[in-house]
Amino acid sequence: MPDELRDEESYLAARAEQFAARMESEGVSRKKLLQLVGGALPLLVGGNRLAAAGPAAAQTSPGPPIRKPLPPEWFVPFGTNAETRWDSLAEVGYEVPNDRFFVRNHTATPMIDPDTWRLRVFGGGLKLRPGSGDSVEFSLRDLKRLRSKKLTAFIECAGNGRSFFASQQGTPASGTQWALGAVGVAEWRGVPLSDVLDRARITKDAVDVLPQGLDSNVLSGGVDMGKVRRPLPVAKALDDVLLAYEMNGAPLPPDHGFPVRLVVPGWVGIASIKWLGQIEVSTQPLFSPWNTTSYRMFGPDYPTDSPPLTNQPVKSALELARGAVLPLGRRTTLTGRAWSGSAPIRRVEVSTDRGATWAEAKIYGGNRPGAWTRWRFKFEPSKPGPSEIWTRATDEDGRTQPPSVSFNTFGYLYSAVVRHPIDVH
Ligand SMILES: Nc1nc2c(c(=O)[nH]1)N[C@H]1C(S)=C(S)[C@@H](COP(=O)(O)O)O[C@H]1N2
Ligand SMILES: [Mo]
Repeated sequence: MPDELRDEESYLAARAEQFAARMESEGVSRKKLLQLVGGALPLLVGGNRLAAAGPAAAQTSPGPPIRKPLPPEWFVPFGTNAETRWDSLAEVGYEVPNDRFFVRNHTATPMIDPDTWRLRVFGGGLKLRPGSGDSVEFSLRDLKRLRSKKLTAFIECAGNGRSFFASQQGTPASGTQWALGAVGVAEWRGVPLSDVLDRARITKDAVDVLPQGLDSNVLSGGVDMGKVRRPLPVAKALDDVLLAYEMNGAPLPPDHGFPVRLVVPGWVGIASIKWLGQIEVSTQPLFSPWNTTSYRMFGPDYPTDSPPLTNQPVKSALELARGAVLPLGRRTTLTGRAWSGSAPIRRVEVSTDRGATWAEAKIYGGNRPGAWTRWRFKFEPSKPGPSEIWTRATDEDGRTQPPSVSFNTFGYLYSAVVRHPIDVH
């Protein structure tokens, strides 16, 4: 485990211990303390011993930040994150298999006991039955008893493609230097969030919900940001959001949110909270670092009050290693995928002469909004040496990939045409 992480854990554990000890000296038992603060004092729940006293114990004990194997032919590792290599998708079908799916962890994958796990729904936007306490709890069995739904959707990090701000536009953006592999499509199965909120008796006055993960608190520059959580407007929450407990027909793997995660179709990945522990339902707008100081556009070309990010823009990628060697004078079939957070894909174009001319690729297979479509393109390289392949997708709403995009500090939503280097000989 990297030292930063170990430090983070011991720091959190120490802080939580200190706090619990102080409260105990004031006559508040640990159990009572946890009931009192619930999720409102996120610092506490990050501490190992306190968390263990809670109903949904998340073991943040020593372990690698990512649990699944990360073979180099499938992944590019980035500390607590791992990018899927696009060339490894050439061999696979519409969905990305769970063992190849990219991972984006703010801290580390927690190991959660599904038998003691509970989803706690609470807040002023619920009309709780008299005498039933201040929240509604669902066990995994409760959720599995509800009508389940399948949803094929991508999860894509807002920062997917960030490295191209540096390599194509000369303005490096801070954050994980992903190429295009921080995206994957899976078939999710679970319960519509709207059904769960209905059962929790959400009221017409509710405006925001705040799903929160059970992973360790996030420390940023020495500041404790609490648990990963990001408000979601009720309109989206009641529309097409899924509480997923299955991914491609298997229980969610630990790295992807076991036992239950949110899947928020079309939106930036941060909305799809993993290791879901609680959801606050509020009649007031809610805020967290993930919709205020990050996951919004900052930079010279953006207003200071630009809104929290929602839908992903349109993108395309080749199922080919960067710098791949293509045989001279021999016909090759280039394959790839294209996606948009808002609409199906209308067209994919390919340029093999650095944008001078474009030709249309053949789209095949599924093509749904919030997922992707696959495409192929026949190409016979006729000039030896280094070259580039450019791809450009357009969605049914007419959104397309521009030659460049305005810089933003955190390098979100890089949707410009990506220049894919090849070598012909
Ligand atoms: N609890 C929790 N949820 C989370 C995160 C996290 O660190 N903790 N990362 C988010 C981000 S930034 C992304 S891009 C997606 C990644 O999902 P994946 O790891 O299953 O690919 O999960 C989101 N949900
Ligand atoms: Mo992300």
